Amino acid sequence: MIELKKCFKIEFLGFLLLLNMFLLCMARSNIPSIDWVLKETSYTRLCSTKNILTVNGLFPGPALHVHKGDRLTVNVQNQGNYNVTIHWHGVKQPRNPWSDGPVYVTQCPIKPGANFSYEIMFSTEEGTLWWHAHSDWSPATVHGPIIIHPKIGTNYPFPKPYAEFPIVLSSWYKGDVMENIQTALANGGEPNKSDALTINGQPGDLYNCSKPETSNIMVDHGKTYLLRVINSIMNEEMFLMIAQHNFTVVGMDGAYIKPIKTSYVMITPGQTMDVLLTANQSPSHYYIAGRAFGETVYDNTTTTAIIKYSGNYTVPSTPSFPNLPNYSDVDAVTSFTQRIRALASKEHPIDVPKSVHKRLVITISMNTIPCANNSCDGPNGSRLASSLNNVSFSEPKMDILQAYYRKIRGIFTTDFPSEPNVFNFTADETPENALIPERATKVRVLEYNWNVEIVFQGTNVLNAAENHPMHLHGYSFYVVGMGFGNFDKNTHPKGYNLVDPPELNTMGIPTKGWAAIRFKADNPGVWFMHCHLERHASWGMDTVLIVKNGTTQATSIRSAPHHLNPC
Ligand SMILES: *[C@@H]1O[C@H](CO)[C@@H](O)[C@H](O)[C@H]1NC(C)=O
Ligand SMILES: *[C@@H]1O[C@H](CO)[C@@H](O)[C@H](O)[C@H]1NC(C)=O
Ligand SMILES: *[C@@H]1O[C@H](CO)[C@@H](O)[C@H](O)[C@H]1NC(C)=O
Ligand SMILES: *[C@@H]1O[C@H](CO)[C@@H](O)[C@H](O)[C@H]1NC(C)=O
Ligand SMILES: *[C@@H]1O[C@H](CO)[C@@H](O)[C@H](O)[C@H]1NC(C)=O
Ligand SMILES: *[C@@H]1O[C@H](CO)[C@@H](O)[C@H](O)[C@H]1NC(C)=O
Ligand SMILES: *[C@@H]1O[C@H](CO)[C@@H](O)[C@H](O)[C@H]1NC(C)=O
Ligand SMILES: *[C@@H]1O[C@H](CO)[C@@H](O)[C@H](O)[C@H]1NC(C)=O
Ligand SMILES: *[C@@H]1O[C@H](CO)[C@@H](O)[C@H](O)[C@H]1NC(C)=O
Ligand SMILES: *[C@@H]1O[C@H](CO)[C@@H](O)[C@H](O)[C@H]1NC(C)=O
Ligand SMILES: *[C@@H]1O[C@H](CO)[C@@H](O)[C@H](O)[C@H]1NC(C)=O
Ligand SMILES: *[C@@H]1O[C@H](CO)[C@@H](O)[C@H](O)[C@H]1NC(C)=O
Ligand SMILES: [Cu+2]
Repeated sequence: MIELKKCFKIEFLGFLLLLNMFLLCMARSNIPSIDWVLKETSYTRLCSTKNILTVNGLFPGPALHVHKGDRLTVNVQNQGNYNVTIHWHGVKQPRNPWSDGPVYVTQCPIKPGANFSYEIMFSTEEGTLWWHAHSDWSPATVHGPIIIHPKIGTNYPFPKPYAEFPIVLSSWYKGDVMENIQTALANGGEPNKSDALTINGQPGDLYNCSKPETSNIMVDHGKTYLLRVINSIMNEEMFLMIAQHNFTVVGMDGAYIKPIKTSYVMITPGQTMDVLLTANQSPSHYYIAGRAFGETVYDNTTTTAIIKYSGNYTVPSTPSFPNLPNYSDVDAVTSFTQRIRALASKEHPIDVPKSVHKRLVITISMNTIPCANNSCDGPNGSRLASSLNNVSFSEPKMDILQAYYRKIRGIFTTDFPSEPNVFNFTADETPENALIPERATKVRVLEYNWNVEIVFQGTNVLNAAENHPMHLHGYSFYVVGMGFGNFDKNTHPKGYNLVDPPELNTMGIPTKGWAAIRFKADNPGVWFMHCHLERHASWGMDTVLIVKNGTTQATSIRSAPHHLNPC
C-alpha cells in the first residue's frame, strides 16, 4: 500500500514535470531555433586551395527561410579562429538591438569556443534580405540570403513565379582576408583588392581555372523566375545584366516596389533586389554578368554565371554576353536609381514623415591622418582614414549598447555633430583643414518618435569623391531626394518626393552629390550607421544613432538577454 502511494506520488510528480516540459516546449516552439557552426573550411577557387571561415561549411552561407512577421532563434557556435558577430541586414529588430550584431556597437564578439543565440524579429520586411558577419573582414565569406515569403494565406504583389533562385554576389581573395585588413590598418595603406567577384560562390569562366565550376541556372522556356539578388561584395558597387533578356525589378531591400522593366541594375554592397526573369528567348545559353561601377574601380574583373534553357538545341560554343555599362557610367546609375519607387498602394502603403523634428546633415569623406616621419603607406606617407562629419569612428573597448543600458561612462560621447563644417564639399579643390579628421567614438541621440531627416553629403576631400552606400541598422528609410553638387536646405526640400519614395536600408549617395532620407525614430535602441564599402567602414566611415525609450514598456528597449558575451 505504502509502496503504491509512493510510486503514485512519484508518477504524479513525474507527470507534472512532463506537463511542465511540454508547456515549456510549446511556448518555445513558437520561436523555431536553428544551430549554426562557424568553422574554417577548405575551398578551392582560381586554382588554389585555402581555408575560409564559413557557417556550416558553406560559401555562400545557408539561406534562412521565414514568413513575414516570423521570429527565429539562431544559435551560433564559434569553432573558428576569430572573434565573430552576425548581423541580420535589413531586419528592423523592433526594440531588440541585443541581436543586431555589429561588433562593439551592440555586442562584444563571440570568441573562439563561445556561443551566442540571436533572436531575429521580423516585422514589415518581405522579399529578400541577407545576413553577414559584422566584425573585421569576416563578412567576406560569412554571409547568406534571408528569404521572407509572404505570410501564409497571402500572395506576392505580382504573379507567383514558377521557381526562384538566389544570385549572391561575393568577393574572393587568394590571400588571407583577415590578414589583409589587419596589415592595411597597421601600415595605413590600401588593403589588397579581391582577386575575383563571384556569383553563388563561383567566379565564372572569364577567370583562369574556374570554367568547369561556373554556376549554372537552369530555366524552362516560357516560365517566369524570381531572382533574389544580393550584393555581399566587400568593396564594389555592381552593374548586373543578362544577355538578351530584359527583366523586372519588383522589390528592393526587403520591400516591394513599383515594377522596373530594365536591361541592367546597379546594386550597391548591402542592397538586395527581387527580380522577375521570364525565359522567353530562343532556347540557348546566356551569360548573366556583373562588374563594378565606380570612378576608381577597385576590383575591375567580371563575374559570370550561365543561364541554360532546358530542351534540345545546339549549344553555342560561347554563350552570348551582355553589353554592360562602362565602369564610370554615372548616367546609367542615376537613371536606374531614379526609377526606384515605393509601391505606395492600399496593401503596401507608405508612411513617410511629412515634416521633421530633426535634420542631420552628414558629410562623407576620405581623409588622411599624419604619420610619424611620414612612414605610413597612405598618400605622402600618411595613414588613410574616412569620416562622417569629419569624425572618424573609433571602435570602443566595450559595446555601446551595454554602456548605454548600464550607464557605464567613458565608452562613447553624445556629441556627433548634426551639421558639418561648411566648405564647398564637391569642389575640385577642397580645403586643407578638411583633410584630417578627429578620431573618436561619437554618437547622436534621438528622441523617441522624432521624424528624422538625414542629408548625406558626398565630398571630394582627398580628391576621392565616389558613390558611398550608406546603411542604417534598425530601420528602413525613405529616400526623399537626391542630386549632384551641394545640398541646399532652402531649395532642395521643395523637390522632395513624399508620394512614393523608395523604402531602403542602404542608399548609394551620388558621387559629388547628396541624398536625403527620412524615417520615424520609433525603434528604440543603439543603431549603427555606416558606409557598406568595407574598406571605408574599417577606416571610420561610421557612426551610431541612439534612439531613446518611449514612455511605455512597449516602446522601450527589451531587457537584456540572460547571456551576453563578455568583452
Ligand atoms: C555551445 O553550444 C553547444 C550546443 O548547445 C554546447 O554543446 C556547448 O557546450 C556550448 N559551448 C559553450 C562554450 O557555451
Ligand atoms: C597583398 O598583396 C601583396 C602583393 O601582391 C602580397 O605580397 C601579399 O601577400 C598580399 N597580402 C595578403 C594578405 O593577401
Ligand atoms: C590567366 O593566366 C594567364 C597566363 O598565366 C595570364 O596572362 C592572364 O592574365 C590570366 N587572366 C586572369 C583573368 O587572371
Ligand atoms: C529590352 O528593352 C530595351 C529598351 O526598352 C529594348 O530596346 C530591347 O529590345 C529589349 N530587349 C529584349 C530582349 O526584350
Ligand atoms: C583593371 O585593373 C588593372 C590594374 O589592377 C589594370 O591593369 C587593367 O587595365 C584594368 N582593366 C580594365 C578593363 O580597366
Ligand atoms: C534532338 O534534336 C535532334 C535534331 O533535331 C534529334 O536528332 C534528336 O533525336 C533530338 N534529341 C532528343 C533527345 O530529343
Ligand atoms: C565605354 O567606354 C568606351 C571607351 O571609353 C567607349 O568607346 C564606349 O562608347 C563606352 N560605352 C558606353 C556605353 O558608354
Ligand atoms: C622618426 O625619425 C627619427 C629620426 O630619424 C627617429 O629618431 C625616430 O625614431 C623616428 N620615429 C618613428 C616613430 O619611426
Ligand atoms: C602630397 O604632397 C604633395 C607635395 O607636397 C602635395 O602636392 C599633395 O597635395 C600631397 N597629397 C596629400 C594627399 O597630402
Ligand atoms: C563649388 O565647386 C563647384 C565645382 O568646382 C563650383 O561649380 C561651384 O561654383 C562652387 N560653389 C561655390 C559656392 O563656390
Ligand atoms: C529603456 O527601457 C528598458 C525597459 O523598460 C529599461 O530596462 C531601460 O533601462 C530603459 N533605458 C535605457 C537607456 O535602455
Ligand atoms: C576578441 O575579443 C575580446 C573581447 O572583446 C578581445 O579582448 C580580444 O582582444 C579579441 N581578439 C582579437 C584577436 O581581436
Ligand atoms: Cu564609402
